[in-house]
Amino acid sequence: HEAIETGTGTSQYSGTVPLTTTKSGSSYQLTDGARGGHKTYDLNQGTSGTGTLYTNATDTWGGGRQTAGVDAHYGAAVTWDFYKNFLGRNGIRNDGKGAYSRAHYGNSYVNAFWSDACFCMTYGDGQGNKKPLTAIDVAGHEMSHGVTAATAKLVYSGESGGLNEATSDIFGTAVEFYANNSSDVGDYLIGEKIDIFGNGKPLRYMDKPSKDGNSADNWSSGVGGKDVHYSSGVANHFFYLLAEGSGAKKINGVQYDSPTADGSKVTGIGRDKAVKIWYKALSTYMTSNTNYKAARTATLSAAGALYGTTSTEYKTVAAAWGAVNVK
Ligand code: ASN
Ligand code: ZN
Ligand code: CA
Repeated sequence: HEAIETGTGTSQYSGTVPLTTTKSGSSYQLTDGARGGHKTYDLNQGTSGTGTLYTNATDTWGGGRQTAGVDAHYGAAVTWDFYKNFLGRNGIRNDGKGAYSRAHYGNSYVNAFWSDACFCMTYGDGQGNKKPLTAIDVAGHEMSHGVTAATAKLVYSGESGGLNEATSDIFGTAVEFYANNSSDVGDYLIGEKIDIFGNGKPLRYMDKPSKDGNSADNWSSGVGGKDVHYSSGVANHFFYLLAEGSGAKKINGVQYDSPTADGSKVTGIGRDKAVKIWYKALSTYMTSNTNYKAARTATLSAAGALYGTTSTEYKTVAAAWGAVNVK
């Protein structure tokens, strides 16, 4: 006999979190029966297969090898809820079926990834196996690669690759704001908790992507030749400008200062509308070879469909693309 239960986890990055679990016989498993049966496994430093499904004698989780599993299971649940409750999407493929997560991949592996082949997301433990890459914006980022693969199918190279990566940063960030727990109030930084460089700095910045030393702030003819995690900067910057506008702004205690390519001023339409526009563009108008110019057209179509072609939202989409040199 199996039953859906609500347990409690002590996470590494998100404080004390609720976990949806399954009681099977006398023990509990990290199987989320409320979200398509999403399971979380401990790879135990392996690099293939599924390792072992997390199980526990009680429904209180965390400590030792369980901690990364707590963050991963919670991150998948919040991401599921964000797509379902905010965007009306029922799971990664919109079919109500869960994926699965694998924690503790490899040894000191400083990355996390989505794979369409397994329909699963995987997390390394970070430098010295001390900072698992299981923070909520990373979980939202990886799971969103599954959504992109199930919708626009943006090819993972050139400008479409940058758009693919930006889509994951945009929704990973939206998931972090959606979580809105005491530890995850939301910011426009990517990976600020996982200390990937060992110096406390985030992996990426959406207000001014070039702050990472590599990413493009604005479109130029060579941008598609950059690594997809750097050409994504153009769309991340577009999204920030659309949501929050140009110039200096403090949000949840973090100071941002977003420039424009041409010195223009942009007034943001708010994050919720910007997320809805990006999602409709991704799921309705973008295709595998969409480039930056076509992304401008796709988001204008989305804004027109959602808010009308004479709306402030539509005009701001045009202004924000212009401000990152996509004309
Ligand atoms: N963490 C990286 C990402 O999701 C892995 C990769 O390079 N694909 O973008
Ligand atoms: Zn990615
Ligand atoms: Ca973040």
